[in-house]
Amino acid sequence: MSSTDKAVRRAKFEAVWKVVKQELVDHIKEQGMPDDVVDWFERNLEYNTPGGKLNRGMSVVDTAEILKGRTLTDDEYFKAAVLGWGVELLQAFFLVSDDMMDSSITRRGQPCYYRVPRVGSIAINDSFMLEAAIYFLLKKHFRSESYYVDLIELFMETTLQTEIGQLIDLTTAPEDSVDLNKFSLEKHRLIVTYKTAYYSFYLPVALAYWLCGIPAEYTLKGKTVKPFELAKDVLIPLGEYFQVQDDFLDYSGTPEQIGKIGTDILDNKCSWCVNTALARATPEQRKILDENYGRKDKECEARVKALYAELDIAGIYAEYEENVYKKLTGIISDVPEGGEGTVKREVFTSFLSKIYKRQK
Ligand code: DMA
Ligand code: MG
Ligand code: MG
Ligand code: MG
Repeated sequence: MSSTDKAVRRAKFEAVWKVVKQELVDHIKEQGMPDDVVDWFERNLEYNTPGGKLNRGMSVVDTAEILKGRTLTDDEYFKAAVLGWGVELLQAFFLVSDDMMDSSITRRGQPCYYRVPRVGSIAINDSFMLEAAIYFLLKKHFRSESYYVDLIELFMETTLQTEIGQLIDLTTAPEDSVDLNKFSLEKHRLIVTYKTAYYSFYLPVALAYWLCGIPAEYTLKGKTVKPFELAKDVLIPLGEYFQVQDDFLDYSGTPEQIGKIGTDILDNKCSWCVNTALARATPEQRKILDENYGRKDKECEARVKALYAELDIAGIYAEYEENVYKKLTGIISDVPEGGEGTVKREVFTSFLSKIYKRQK
């Protein structure tokens, strides 16, 4: 896709944000809330929801289009985009709270929301309001659809999965006691599957399935296909790859490039980088990690980064990326394809091509 095509698609998706944001703001206004409260809510929505890459939200639209095999009607587009903005609101809710819990400084090239003057811990309530906005929009636009309850369940179940992931992420990274023996690549996989893969990859596709009336199961060449299970089989490993990229960029990316300042080393996180370093460290190098990882100290962080360079984490990452790309291409090529109303491989290849070798 050319960069102008991309910009046009993004602008079309953003136009729907204007509509749904106004619906949310009007809803607060209609209850007779004071102007400053209405303005606060609007700023919360605007500061935290639309400023990212919008990959997750736009994936709902893209997937629906691939499943239908044609351009969506205006009504279909609008509905897909509302669900897409639901995913972006969920992401906003997670990021506002994640940045507080991770003591992060910047996000999307601006101060993390809780660090904005006069926001502080009001960000906790504001994150809840971003979550509540999802269910307001679902009711407003999907109340009369047969799959309304399925959409609600899907958002709620995915939210719980993500929160479980955040819990393991946080309890594996205590602030006051560094114990690298607690880390492993298996632990990492568990964390990232729950904190990232379900909401970032499975959720957008499952939403598009409901919207397009993909059945719970169908028969293809004498075999039973379960599209939602199939989607998980592909998208959970894809989501794992995405979070490995996030972990690597936390270490290697510049703030200008990734829009945020990495905190994983300071925060004692069970990141892909530290696990990879642990697997290859000599006893001397291991000592450096034990003494400097998770120390909330810039010089300790610099020593860990120097060790990562010495161990060529960047080279190992490049190798990992080539291998995982091949593996995922293989998994996708095994997806059985049928005619209308069935799953298509392109749903998954489009995700893979969006994230392969990403730099932000
Ligand atoms: C991301 O974890 C997971 C959620 C649910 C936001 P992270 O803390 O690595 O994300 P980031 O690097 O964007 O702060
Ligand atoms: Mg974080
Ligand atoms: Mg986090
Ligand atoms: Mg990260």
